[in-house]
Amino acid sequence: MTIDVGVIGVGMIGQDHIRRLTHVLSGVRVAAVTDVDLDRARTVAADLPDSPTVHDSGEDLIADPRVDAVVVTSWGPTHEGYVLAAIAAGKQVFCEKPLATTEEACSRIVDAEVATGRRLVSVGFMRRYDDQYRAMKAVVTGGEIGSALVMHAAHRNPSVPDFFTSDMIINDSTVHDIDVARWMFDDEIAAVTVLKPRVSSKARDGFHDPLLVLLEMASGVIVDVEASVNAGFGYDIRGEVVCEDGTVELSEAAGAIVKGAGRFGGRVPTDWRERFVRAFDAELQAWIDAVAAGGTTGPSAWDGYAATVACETGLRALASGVREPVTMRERPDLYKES
Ligand code: NAD
Ligand code: ISE
Repeated sequence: MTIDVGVIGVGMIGQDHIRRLTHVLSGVRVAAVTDVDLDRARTVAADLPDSPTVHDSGEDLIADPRVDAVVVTSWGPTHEGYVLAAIAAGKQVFCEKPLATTEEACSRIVDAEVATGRRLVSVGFMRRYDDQYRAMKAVVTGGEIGSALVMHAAHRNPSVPDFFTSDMIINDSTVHDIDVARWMFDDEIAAVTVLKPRVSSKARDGFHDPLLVLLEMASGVIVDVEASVNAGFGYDIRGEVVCEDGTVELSEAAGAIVKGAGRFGGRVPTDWRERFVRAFDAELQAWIDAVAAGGTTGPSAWDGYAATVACETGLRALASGVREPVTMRERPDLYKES
């Protein structure tokens, strides 16, 4: 069985997902694309083997009866409308993070999905599919080194595009660490505090870069995330969980460590595409397989909602300078297992 997918937004990650859907994954074909930049959509479509239809709008693409399932890779503030339209059409939708940029928008998506009585939404928190994070979670949940106490994390971007704002350090970058924290400890975030270290001389005007984001889990575990967007030297993702009887940490992403002339070293990934290439492949293959089987898999609309609420709380904590409690709606029954 081949799933015909329509992709909305063919920028950086849209094109990367189209490449894997077309050349890497199985059981899927890119049948339609669209973008507000229609020239870009036409250029991308022209390079694809199955001559996908170029739709004038995301709404037209979702309504196309030849499109079995939808991938949303447009800018965050546009996600809500497309996800709601896909739910209304009864089509499975994979939405890149964030699910939506406000708590209210995420809540509307949750309400719409709950009203259908089945899961139709999957959110692109691909770290859950990364081999290293999965190995770390297996150790943490296996209990072999005791109960978790603290997690140290770092999310260092080499640089970011001009449209990137200071708030996005939290709601575009740290949102991944927020999802990892919820997933790693099967727990919700109870409070967020944001500390502002000395500002990097490379930071743009108005940017607090780096930030130290402290996530207090309901269990009492504390996750500290050092987040920066001007690291310069490469894309560096770190994680270490400290437990009562030991620690578990992510290894270096470089495939090989080279020793010579009294030194050792390896490659630092250029960006998220390189660091998480296999996680993205695994995430989308799992989604395609689930869609072919008549359902979905992966992080849910509830996970998207919870991450956005934690991000909004983080932005409040950045502004207030004090610990801010996280307040969430009750988790609907549809998501009790997610
Ligand atoms: P981008 O700017 O490179 O691409 C976005 C594309 O969407 C552009 O081509 C733009 O013209 C198009 N677009 C904007 N509004 C649209 C609309 N209303 N309808 C249709 N198309 C529209 O951005 P990007 O880096 O590819 O990011 C896209 C999304 O993917 C963001 O939500 C971002 O947070 C997410 N993302 C996730 C990861 C990850 O690691 N999971 C990595 C990068 C980006
Ligand atoms: C980007 O949008 C991503 O999602 C990457 O995974 C993240 O590392 C980066 O900071 C974001 O800008």
